[in-house]
Amino acid sequence: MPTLCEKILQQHLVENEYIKGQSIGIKIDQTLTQDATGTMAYLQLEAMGIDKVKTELSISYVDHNTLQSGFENADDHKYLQHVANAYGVYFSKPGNGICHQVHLERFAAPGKTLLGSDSHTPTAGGIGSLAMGAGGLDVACAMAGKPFFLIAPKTVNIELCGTLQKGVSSKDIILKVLQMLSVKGGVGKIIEYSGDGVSHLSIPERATICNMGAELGATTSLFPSDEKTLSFLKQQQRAHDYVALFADEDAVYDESYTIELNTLTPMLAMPHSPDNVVAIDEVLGMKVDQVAIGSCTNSSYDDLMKVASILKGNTIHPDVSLAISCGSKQVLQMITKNGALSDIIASGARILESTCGPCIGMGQSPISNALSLRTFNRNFYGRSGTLSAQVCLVSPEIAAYSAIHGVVSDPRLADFERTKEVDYFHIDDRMIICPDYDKDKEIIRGPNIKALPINDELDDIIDKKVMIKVEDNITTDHIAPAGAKVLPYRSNIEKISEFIFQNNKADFHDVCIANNGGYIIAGHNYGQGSSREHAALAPMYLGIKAVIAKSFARIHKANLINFGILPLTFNDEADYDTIEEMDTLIIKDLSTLAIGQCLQVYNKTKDKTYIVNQELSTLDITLLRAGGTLNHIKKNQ
Ligand code: MIC
Ligand code: SF4
Repeated sequence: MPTLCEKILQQHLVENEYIKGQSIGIKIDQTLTQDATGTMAYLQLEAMGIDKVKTELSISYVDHNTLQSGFENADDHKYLQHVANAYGVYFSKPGNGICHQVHLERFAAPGKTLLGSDSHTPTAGGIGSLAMGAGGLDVACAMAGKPFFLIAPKTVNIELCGTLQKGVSSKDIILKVLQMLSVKGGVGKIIEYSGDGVSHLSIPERATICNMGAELGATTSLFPSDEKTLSFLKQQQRAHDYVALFADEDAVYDESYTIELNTLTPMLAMPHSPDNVVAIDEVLGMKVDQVAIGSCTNSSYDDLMKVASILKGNTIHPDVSLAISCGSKQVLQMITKNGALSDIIASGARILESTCGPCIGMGQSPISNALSLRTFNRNFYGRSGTLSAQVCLVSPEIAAYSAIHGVVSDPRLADFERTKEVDYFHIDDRMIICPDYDKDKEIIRGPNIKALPINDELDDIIDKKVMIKVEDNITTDHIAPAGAKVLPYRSNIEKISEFIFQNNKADFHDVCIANNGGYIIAGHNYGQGSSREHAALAPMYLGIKAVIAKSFARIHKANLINFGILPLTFNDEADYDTIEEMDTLIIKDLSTLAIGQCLQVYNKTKDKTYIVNQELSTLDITLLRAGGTLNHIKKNQ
């Protein structure tokens, strides 16, 4: 009866009974971190006072902040390398590739649980690993051997039937799913893929689909582990990691959908949301200014080979800037050796290093009012670094073909070869440093690495003003923007707090300081997008005590709890309309907060009382009382 994810979750269950909708604690086999969230995670790990990590494998990647425009990023990288060595964590050097792509190639394994401090960790679901994104603190706890708690999710089955037409790719499958389910459609759910169509998809193609499952808000996405999985592992010389894994024939799902692959057409996610999906026919001929190919969504060997084949013998349109980054050193070396890179360079593409790059706004911001086609997974407002730009998410085929023509063009008309299977990928792990656990070696901390701010214990009463009121689907990019100006401060909360909500309310920081913090009022799906805990940690630093929203995104809600900020939801959504910024709200009796209990919020300014709900477990309440997870751990050491 169990579905695929239920099998893996139950095998890893270490706390509580497995009941759908209730909190369960599971053992984590592998963890990954990346530099933008990693410095915080390792500072937190150090604060836990353990000797070395307790997982089967933990690895620290450097792929986000590689633009060393000052000492800050370089200092972070050194700190990460030293702390990894001291605690038994593998270290993937900058330039070795994007965490999710490298992990898929070299470490991810079917049936294993993986927790990563990045929301696209589910990419490894393509190989049958139950892989989830979480805040850095949760990942640090997993490294320390503690269980990871999640709500036993609802399950969704998406049956894929038939094969894709040439020019239509797995990116179009996930864009179709986003169109069907929306950016909120996966919250509290795990998406499983099945059907005869699965056997036609390679592991990197499956990984593209699981990668963008993050944009559905899903806990994770998962493919079975089959013959294709085995042949990918053989190509990576890791056949020993193979286990066959399928859902039971009579598995019962909460929701089921079918997609006929041969009916799919190339698609685009239009600005500024990954679920704003249209068929290519609706936008054919629109003038394109920039094309960017890469990111953890579409930077595999197969993706790059398709791109090279489309570009071969052609010239990029004079009005288009095409930037390309391979997902890993492995991909870059392979396309270098077989000559495909030369075809790409000859066409006039700009070659970037194998990192996240433009996806996280680290360079390549498009021109004002640009139309930028990107093979990435997020087109949130402002993420590209150019506020007036229109960013569309597309397949590598649309990207490459449109770059030649200078307008949105249908890749079904392109003349290109399907990628030939290779016997073996190029294996060279020399940029992955094995730890030697030497505790005596000094861990160097540059001046940008500041001590972690710690919250106070929860007060019985919160009597404070509303600092900001925001609408539905506020992303972590709205709360804690990324980009080249901000990312260097990921290990400096005082500094990064100056940027919080800068594109929504430029004086948010100053208003919080003047009022000693207060509340955030929000619509649905508050905190969707990335796992960056800075979107909770910096508001905590600014004195935010509670967020009252219509609903929350999973990872962000967990991050709020980890840093001692109360996540509350309106009982009556209409109450949202009556609250204004700078209203004074009073919540009492928090010291007796109990599981399932509603709370009263008195709006002193409007003389109105609202009921708010809290969906918190007993552990969540304990953590909140202590002022966050780190305080709780320290208290109990
Ligand atoms: C992103 O895509 O937004 C990031 C950057 O990878 C984040 C993590 C971060 O903010 O550092 C994510 O997706 O979790
Ligand atoms: Fe990096 Fe972009 Fe992937 Fe985030 S979504 S991990 S920034 S490539």
